[in-house]
Parts: sequence; structure tokens; C-alpha cells
Amino acid sequence: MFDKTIENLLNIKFPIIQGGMAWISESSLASAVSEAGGLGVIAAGGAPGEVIRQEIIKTKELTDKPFAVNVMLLSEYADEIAKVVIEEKVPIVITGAGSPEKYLEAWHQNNIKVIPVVPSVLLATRMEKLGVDAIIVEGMEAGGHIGELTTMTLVPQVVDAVKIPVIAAGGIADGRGFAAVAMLGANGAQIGTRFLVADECTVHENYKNQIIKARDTDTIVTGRITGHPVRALKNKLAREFIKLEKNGGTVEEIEALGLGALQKAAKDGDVANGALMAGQIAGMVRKKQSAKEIIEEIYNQGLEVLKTYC
Ligand code: TUI
Repeated sequence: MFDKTIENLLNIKFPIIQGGMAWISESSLASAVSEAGGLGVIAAGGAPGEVIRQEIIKTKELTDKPFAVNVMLLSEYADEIAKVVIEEKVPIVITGAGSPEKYLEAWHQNNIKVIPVVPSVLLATRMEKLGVDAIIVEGMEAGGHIGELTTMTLVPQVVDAVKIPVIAAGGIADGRGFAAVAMLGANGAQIGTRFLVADECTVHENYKNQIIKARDTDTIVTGRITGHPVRALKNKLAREFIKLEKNGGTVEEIEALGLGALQKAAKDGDVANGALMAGQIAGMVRKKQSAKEIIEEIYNQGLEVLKTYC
């Protein structure tokens, strides 16, 4: 169904990339996804370089297949992580929340494939001019830090605007979504929320249970006024964010409320005060499965769906 561009570029079996979820995507999930034939991703999030180095080492012990590190460019440790991925010979780097321009030359000199996540056509074309290897275009259905456009509108516009391979993200969790983005012209899909409930995902069980329980309208976007909009499940923290924003809270007050909130949810399982970042498709994620089952189910269902239209 896809044209094998991504499979050949990244040396993987299925064009399914696991979303890099800060505090969640660790060696256990990344290695399981890569072993199953997708692209496993370690999310650096806001962690220091040495913590990520250990995750990379553990991943290499668990799989000899390609995997990626997601570098969150808003992190104060981004420079450190940029060096660690070179030293540890990570084959692929995915970047989020900014432009990877200042690291691109060094990464390419070290044979690292660079794939930025972008939320608009303008950023996609800018990244192509910089010489990145592929792009992930993420619609606002996604969880975490998001842009303004939907996957449905963004993917075909980016596909028309660039020649490099395009991976779609945001709102994809089964074979129908996978087939849909293929029809929009994408060469592959990045999937986060569904992998959050994978058996190998080390996120706190309370977080997984909230995803399983979530319905279609259970996510909300907070933080628009800080310039860092974030989609998460509605809970006490989200309500506090909304109240603060309505009552004219300052950017500093709003950012202070969010500080450490993701860790609280992912590690401590605090579903009231933690940030339960998740995509709108959480309402469709109903069961916990192994990473292998998730990947094979999505791919096979995608093939079936496409066959019925051919
Ligand atoms: O990065 C993500 N999703 C994330 S990062 C994250 S950790 C976090 N925690 C608290 C506050 C903020 C972040 C949780 N989820 N997705 C990829 C993504 N990248 N979405 C949007 C963008 C993006 C935005 C602006 C990429 C580039 C960009 O460029 C701006 C510029 O001109 O440099």
C-alpha cells in the first residue's frame, strides 16, 4: 500500500513509527516496536543526556534493529542529547517543537538520518531546503505539544509542497487511519497514543487505564496563550489550566502549573494533578496489547481496507 520509501530509507519492515512520548517512550517500548518491524523511538523529552545515553545502551542490548531518539528542542538539555546521539551512533533522530538546523550538519556528518516533526507547510518546505531526510507532519489531533491544522488538511498540502518522504501523525490508531493517510499521499504513519497502552510501555498503569476509559471528547488543549499548546485528557489539572487562562493568569503562572506535570502522570500515576497527554483518538484505544500485535493488526487491517477500494 505504501511505496516502501520509508521502509528502504530507515531499513524497517513496516512504515509505522512509534511516537516519541516524553517520560513514556523508553527502551522497553522502543526495542519492542523495532523488534516487531516498526521504528521504535526513545523520547528524550526534558531528560539529561546521560539518562538518555543509558536508554540508548539498553535499547541496543534488546534489539539489533534500527531505532530513533526523539529530541525535544525546547529542552534545556537539547545540546547534550545532540552529542549523545552521535557518540552512541544512533541511526535516526526525530526532532520536535522547533527547528533542528543547528545540529543538522553534525548529525549528517555522522550518518544520522534526521526527521523533524512539523505542523505546517511553511515549516515542511523550510526543512526540505535545509536537507532533512524526511518529515513527520503532525495534525492537531495528536497528543502533547501541537500545531493548529488537522491531519486531514495538513498531509495532502505538505505532500504537494515537498519531494522528500512524508510521514503522517495525529489521529491514527488503526488500519483505517493508516490506509487513510496512505490515500492522502503519506509514505508512513507515526502513532503515539495506541502504543502508550502497549504491554512493553512502562508508563504508570493508572495513565494506561485513563486512556482505555477515555471517550472521543475527553481531550482538551491548554496553554495556547503561552505559545505552547498541549493536548491532554481532561482532569483536575486541565480544569485548573483553563481556569487560570480564563482569569488572566500570567504565562509564568501557567507554565509553573505545568512544570513536572507529565512526570507526575507518567511515573507517579497521579491522574488528577498530572498531565495525561493523549491524542483525540484515545477514545478508540480500547485494549492493552503487545507492540507486535498492535503493529501487525494496524498493518494487516490497513491492507484489507485498501484492497476493498482497489
Ligand atoms: O513535540 C511534540 N510533542 C510534544 S513535546 C512534549 S514535551 C512538552 N512538555 C510541555 C510543554 C511542551 C512540550 C509533548 N509533546 N510534537 C512535535 C511537534 N513539533 N508539534 C509541533 C511541533 C513544532 C512546532 C514548532 C515543530 C516545529 C516548530 O517550529 C517553530 C520554529 O519556527 O522553530
